[in-house]
Order: sequence, then structure tokens, then C-alpha cells
Amino acid sequence: MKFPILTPEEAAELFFNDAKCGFSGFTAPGSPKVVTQAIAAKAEKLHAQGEPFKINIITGASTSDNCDGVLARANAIGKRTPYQNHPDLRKRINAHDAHYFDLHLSEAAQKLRYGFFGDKLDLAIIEVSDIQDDGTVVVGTGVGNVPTIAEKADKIIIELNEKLRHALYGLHDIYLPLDPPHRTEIPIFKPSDRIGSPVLKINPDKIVGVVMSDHYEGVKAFTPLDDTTKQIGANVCKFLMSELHAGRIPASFLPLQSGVGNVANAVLYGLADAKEIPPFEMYTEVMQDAVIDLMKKGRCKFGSSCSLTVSNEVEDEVIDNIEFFKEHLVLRPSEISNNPEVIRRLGVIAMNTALEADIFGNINSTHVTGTKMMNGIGGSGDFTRNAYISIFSCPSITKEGKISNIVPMVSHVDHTEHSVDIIVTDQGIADLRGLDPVERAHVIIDNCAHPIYRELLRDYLKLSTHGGQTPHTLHASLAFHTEFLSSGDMRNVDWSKFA
Ligand code: 0RQ
Repeated sequence: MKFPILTPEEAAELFFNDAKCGFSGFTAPGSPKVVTQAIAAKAEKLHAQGEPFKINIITGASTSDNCDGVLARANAIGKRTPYQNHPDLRKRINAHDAHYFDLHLSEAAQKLRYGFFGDKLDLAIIEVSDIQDDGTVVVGTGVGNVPTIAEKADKIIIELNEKLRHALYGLHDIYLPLDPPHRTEIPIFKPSDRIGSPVLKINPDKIVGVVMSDHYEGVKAFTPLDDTTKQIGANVCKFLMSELHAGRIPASFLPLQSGVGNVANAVLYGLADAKEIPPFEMYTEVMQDAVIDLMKKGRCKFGSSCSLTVSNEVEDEVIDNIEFFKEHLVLRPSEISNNPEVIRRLGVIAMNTALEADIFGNINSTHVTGTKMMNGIGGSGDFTRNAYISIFSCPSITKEGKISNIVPMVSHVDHTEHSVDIIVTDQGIADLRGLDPVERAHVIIDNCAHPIYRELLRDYLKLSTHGGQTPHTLHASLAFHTEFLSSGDMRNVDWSKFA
């Protein structure tokens, strides 16, 4: 290989305080794993000497403990976008040690190209499974914003991950759209369409060196399915089947998108048993273990994604059977996997998870009690707003019933009532299509709220009967949240205080 082999520490020496950095990857897969550890060690050393050292990072989405985790613990992150999910980074963000701006994932690359975040990136770290002397690379199992990061970075460090066994050629479809006013259609007409290249050509003059690694992707294990998540999965499948029977979803079915987390994983496992749903395709941004299982069972015919967000065992399984999976899945950059134009054209059914929903159909997916960042909006907005049908699911209660996930007014809004078609909890399904706000409130309370909260929610509506088209009583609308913050249990709300 013509590029110098660097140690992680040598590569870390290139990073300087306030450097603007782009990292490969999407939801752990494909993100840097070894140079970031050396950068964190360097940060700790400099901080001990009283010197400032933080870097600003744009990625595809979340990363792993070897990246966001270790850098957050070293307090080495200045600014961060567009998505994260690490508990240590979450703490830094909520303590204002790290500045985080939360973006729709489809928009991060184009905003970077448009110069909205500055003219260039100083440095990039890009994980690959192969590299040629002319700078041609086969990227890893999470593509994210790699094509744009490679274009915008002055200097690029390659992490060559031996765990990928040089096996990934043919898995990716690397495509960069033209920018306005020259943009044309993105010619994807079915999830399996390939419109770009299996490789990314990086300007070899920018590549300062290659660092070897041998690491799994570090995807967090899921909480095992419990009765609640199983019931949510079953309810989503029940809804999809009823739409199929009613002819509102065509008999050949439509591509599915599924979000992140335990609830999304449970929904996908539910699809394995929903035999009335024909084998389907996915047009999505993350593929969790459940999708690989569905592919092996023939339930999922094809998957277009941005990353393979799978556990270590499933990663090995995919690489062991890579020829099968190359026929069944494609990995794309996030601005294509999450592209609103393509999502709308394909008629994608979007299935995402809420932290809480309000009785009028607004969704909070990001902020615990309205103030504390959980993860970020991720791709849920890209899909929800453009979906054929947009579904949100969540448990009806959390923390042994001290929290109702159905509230009078969400404490932060990520997805408005205008974009939300269906809400599903373990209690049932609320179909909001064609309903006015009061009708929506009744169907959400009756079908989705937990029985221990239904009367409280109905009483809230009664407080507000003269409150206009969306009958809120503003000074009471966040009482569930303020009650939780003061007494630790939303059930203690006393509406007589607000009458
Ligand atoms: O807390 O970890 O202490 O037990 O939140 O909740 O029920 O395990 O749900 O893992 O499916 O995550 C919305 C965060 C759900 C995720 C969210 C507490 C609860 C638990 C997690 P513990 P669950 P999940 C595509 C789409 C936004 C991004 C997105 C997410 C923890 O799905 O980040 O959709 N979505 N991207 O106890 C206080 C509430 C709560 C609450 C739950 N109302 N108040 N705490 N919890 N509800 C992918 C990408 O974009 C990359």
C-alpha cells in the first residue's frame, strides 16, 4: 500500500483544538474506533496540563463507545451533530459541556456542502473495509455522510478495519446528488435500485495515512422483548394487516422503514409472525438484528439502508454469508437512504418511536420532560413527514406507571399532528386520519392511554371545553410533567387546582 501506516497516536497528533472533523459511520457501524481513543487520551493529557482541547464533529448519526463515548468522557467534544445516543455524551450535552445541534439526517450532508457549517472540514476519519493506492475505498457497514465528508475534508485518515475481512465490495451504492439549481431526480424507483458506485473515490492527495483496526461495530444489545413491547409489535402488525385487507395498502405491500430502539426492534420481530403480511421490502436507515432474521426467513425480500446496526454475532453471520446478503441489501449514504423525494415516491410506511405523544397527536421523540436531550430526531422526521402512512409507537406508561406516555401536551415537539397518522401503544391503535383535534383526543385516550390515566386525560379535556379548536387549558397543559418533576408521579395531578 502506498499510504503510510500510522499508529492511532500518530494520527491523533494531527488533531488540534477546535478542529472541524468529519467521521464516517451511522449508528455505531462504520464509525472510527481507534484514532478516536487516541484523541481522547491526548485530550485528557492536555486538559491535565491546563490546555484547551475539544474537536467539533459531524458524523452520519450516532457512533459507539469507542468514539462518542470515549471522547465525551474526556470532555473532548466541542460541537456535535447530527445525532447521538451515548449516555456519556448525553450528560455532556445536557450539562452544556458539548454543544449539540440536532438535524434531520437527510439534511446533514447537503448543509455541509452548501457551506452552512463553514467552508471545509480540517480533518476526517473514514473507516473502510478496503483501500486501493488511487484512493478508491470500500466503506464499512455504516455509510452516513462519507462522500460529502471526503469531499469537504482537507486531510483524511483511513481506518482499515480487519474485522470486515475485505468482504464488503458490492454491498454499497455510493451516490452524491447534484446541488441546486442543478439537482435532478434521484432515480430510485424501487428499494433495490442501484444508481451509484460500489466504491468511493477519495482524492489520494488528502489521505495522510492508514490506521489499522480490528473491532466490532459496538452496537448496544437490545433489552429482551417483554409483554409490553411484544404487544406494541402485535398492534402495529394488526394495523398493517387491517390496512392490507381494506385495500389501502396494495396487496404487493409497500416498503417499510423502522426506527431505532427496543420498541422498533419489537415491532420488527412482530412482523416475523404476521404471516398475512406478504414478504416485503424495506427502505430504511438502520437495519437491526430483527431485519437480518426476517431476511433469512424470507419475510424481508430486500432492504435498502444506511447501516447494518447489528450485534457482533449478527455482524459475523452477515460477513460469513456475504454473497446472500449482497443480493438482499444495499447500503447508501444517509442523504439517499433518508431522501424525502424517494420516500414519498416509494410510498414508504414509516414506523418510529415516541417518548411521548399528546392527545392531539403531536410527538416528542427527543426531550425528556421537555428539556433533557435523549438522542435526537435522527431520521424519524425525514420518514414521518414524507411517508405513505406514518406510525408512532410507545408504551402507554413508563417507570411503573409514574409516567404516562400519553399526555395533555407534549413537552417538546418533534413531529406535529399534521405528520402523524397512527399512534400505537400496548393498549391499542389510534387511527388519526381524517379526525379533528377533539376526535383525535378521544380516540387516543380511549385506545392508547393506559387505563390508570384515561380519566385524568378525559378530565383535562373537560377543563378545556371552551378552549377553541384545539381545546387546551394552557396553564394546565404541562401539569403531567410539572407533577412528575415535583412528586415523581404523574398520577398525582389534581385538576381542581386549575379549574
Ligand atoms: O429509559 O433506559 O432508563 O430504561 O427512555 O425508552 O421504551 O426503551 O424505548 O429504546 O425504543 O427508545 C424515542 C428514545 C425510544 C428512540 C426513543 C425512557 C425509558 C427508557 C428508552 P431507561 P424505551 P426505545 C431512525 C429514527 C428518535 C430517533 C429516531 C429515539 C428510555 O426511539 O431516540 O426515531 N428516537 N430515529 O424509560 C421519560 C418519557 C419516557 C421516558 C421513555 N415519556 N419520559 N423517560 N422513557 N419514555 C434511526 C436513526 O435516526 C438513526
